[in-house]
Amino acid sequence: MMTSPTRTAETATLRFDPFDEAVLGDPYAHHAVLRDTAPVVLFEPGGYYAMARHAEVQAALKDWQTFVSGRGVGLADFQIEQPWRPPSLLLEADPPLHERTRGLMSKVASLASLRNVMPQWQAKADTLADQLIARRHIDAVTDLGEAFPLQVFPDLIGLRDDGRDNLIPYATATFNAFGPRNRLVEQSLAASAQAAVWVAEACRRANLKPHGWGAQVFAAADRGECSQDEAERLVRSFLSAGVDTTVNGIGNMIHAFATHPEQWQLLRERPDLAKRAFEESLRWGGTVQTFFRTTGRAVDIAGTTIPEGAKVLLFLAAANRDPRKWDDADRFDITRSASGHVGFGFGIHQCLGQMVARMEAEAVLNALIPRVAQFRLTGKPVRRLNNTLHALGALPIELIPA
Ligand code: OVM
Repeated sequence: MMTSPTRTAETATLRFDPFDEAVLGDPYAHHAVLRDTAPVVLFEPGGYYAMARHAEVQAALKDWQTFVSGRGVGLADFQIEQPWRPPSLLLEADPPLHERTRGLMSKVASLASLRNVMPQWQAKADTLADQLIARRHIDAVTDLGEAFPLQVFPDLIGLRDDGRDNLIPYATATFNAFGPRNRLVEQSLAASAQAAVWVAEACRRANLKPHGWGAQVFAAADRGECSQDEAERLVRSFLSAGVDTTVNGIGNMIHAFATHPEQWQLLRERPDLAKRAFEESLRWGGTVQTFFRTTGRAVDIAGTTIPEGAKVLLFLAAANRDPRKWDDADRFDITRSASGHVGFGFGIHQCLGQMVARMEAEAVLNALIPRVAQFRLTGKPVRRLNNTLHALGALPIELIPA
């Protein structure tokens, strides 16, 4: 599967499939090769380029004029191939369209409206933590990582109450679909056919509750900032991007603490480090591993020319552990400043919902810090393979009460 890198005159080439299931199961084992081979590599036979060093990844994310999103941020080039669903008006859009949609969505997803809900979120996290402690043996993926976001996020958007269990299968398929058409894509698209129908319905104005972020997108449409059809598709962005990301962000964070008990002990002694701890867990165990861009023009990167119309795979998670950027990059250390990590991306497309993710994680940490002395792994963590997400299928732990 993995062979040693070969160098042609101008382009370093790697001959393994980064979406192979063995690679997805242990992505961090492959990052050093990606980073060390060259600043830019060409994957054969995939036919796409890749970057994995922090400097180049960040520069590419910043240069949206060259590394465009409108041709899709998965392997499929929307200029050539039919997208599996109508493109996102945010993620898969470039300026000037992106400026308009991002502007209106940023106003909806405001820090002020999140601050309003934080006390309720904290109360819910506290109650959930009490219940989990009482059970003692839990699966941190379903019982916490999935349970908490599903208790708060759909209500934030104002989603209908029935059918919310469609959200995770839909998001799973969405994130798989950024990869090549492998078994993971075929399976999750087949498994989410009904979920896609439910999501389309759930995004309609008539099905959104009056005060949520969904309704506020339609209020922006009423002010002429977008059309009603665009509003539906923008609400779809919340549902696509807001669930499986935070589910696995919380899961990966608990996994990091379960495997680094001394870091949990440190956090209990210094709960003021909670914000830092979440950022560090994103840097160290990144939820979103990769995104593609497409070159809108030929571009020279450190002596390698990437032609126009090429797909370029950006390894966010490898950049986040690049020793050129971080001291002791593989070490999970909640005292370090992880600022500059690209776990939320960088530049004009940087995660719109990052404050949602932070507030969810903070509520969870604030609830667990006083209650849990230790997370004891009671079985092997199980990965849930996904073409984009570093996801967990199961994380069996015993919560040792404080
Ligand atoms: C969207 C979308 C979908 C998946 C991820 C994402 C990370 C956005 O539909 O806009 O951002």
